[in-house]
Amino acid sequence: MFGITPSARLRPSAFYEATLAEGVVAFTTYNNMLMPTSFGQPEAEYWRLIHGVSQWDVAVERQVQIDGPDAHRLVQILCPRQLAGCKVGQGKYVPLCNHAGVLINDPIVLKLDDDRYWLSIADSNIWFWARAIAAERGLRVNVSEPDVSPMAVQGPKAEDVVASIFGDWVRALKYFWFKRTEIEGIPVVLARSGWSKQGGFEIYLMDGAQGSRLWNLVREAGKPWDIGPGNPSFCERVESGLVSYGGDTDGNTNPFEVRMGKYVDLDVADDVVGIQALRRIKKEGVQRQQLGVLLDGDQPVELGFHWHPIYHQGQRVGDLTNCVWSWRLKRNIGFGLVASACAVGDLVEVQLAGKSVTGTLSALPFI
Ligand code: THG
Repeated sequence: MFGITPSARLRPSAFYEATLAEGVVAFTTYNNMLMPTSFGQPEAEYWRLIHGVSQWDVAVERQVQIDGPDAHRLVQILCPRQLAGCKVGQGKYVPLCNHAGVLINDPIVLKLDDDRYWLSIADSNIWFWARAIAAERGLRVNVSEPDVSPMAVQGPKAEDVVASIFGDWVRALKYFWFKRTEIEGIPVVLARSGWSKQGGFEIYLMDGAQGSRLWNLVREAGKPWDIGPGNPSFCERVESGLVSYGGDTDGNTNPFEVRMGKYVDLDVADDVVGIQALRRIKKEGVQRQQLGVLLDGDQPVELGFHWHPIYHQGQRVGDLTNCVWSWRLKRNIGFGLVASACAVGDLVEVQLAGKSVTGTLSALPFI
């Protein structure tokens, strides 16, 4: 379609050269970086994730490191989820909110030491946020970005590939737990995590100069399982009900609206940013909810840049926030951010670029 003009504002990933060598054909921007979104064979890349193993450059999931004597205090003040029980070596998924209870990011919080954490962030600037809150509360912390670049290995064969590299101990690693280790002298953090529901690991490279070496090492180790390049799969994540911060949320979305209420602990201390607003929202009632939308028709439609209005019995009830052709369900599916009065089974109409498509509200995840 068009090219990308290089700029010092757009940071290439540590795996940039490696993904070029793999034949990347499209990127998106995320956290002021470029993330591969296609290697030219979308359906083959999808089935590789579902049945095999796929290797992803997800270095755009940048780390906000918080360390120092008040590191734990600051991280808890930023997170409306109870972190008191979080152990060194454990990760937690957290909906970060502003003072109004609006979702501003959904990082994985990794506890590296009693006084050192990483927030592995989605697409919004949390360095500014963490520094501002730390300064306002007078906390003794450093907020920085370490030299860390995550690579994901996802799919049902990912465990075999990762075990062949690191050893069988990885099979016992629990979800979101991680361990510092190394491979041929390259320092990494190995975590069981990743933005798919097909299982897998993330290898957080801790030396950006070793990106191509690490990529090729995993590529070689994966050959017996037919590993290949991929990226966070739009189709699989919609089928699996994974939320994309900024894609499925707007400047007014709270965690309860997008099925993240289970990651909010309303009884954290009163000084946690946003907790008072979240308690009030919960008490007064949540206005919107996220449901699936099964669209009628057998031709792929995709939304592109916009949300699309959803109507029920002639009334506007919300928006379709994503839409994709599901290769497993063989129809178009998406997420609706719709009024709380809507229910699974409701018939809806979606206004797609001038034409109206009928559909049905459904539960999430689809699969
Ligand atoms: N990897 C890393 N950092 C990230 C992401 C990632 N930061 C931003 C973004 N992705 C965070 N988003 C998610 C969203 C969901 C999950 C992981 C990252 C996830 N959720 C499971 C679920 O919803 O079923 C389990 C969550 C739980 O129950 O605790 O895995 O991909 N490094």
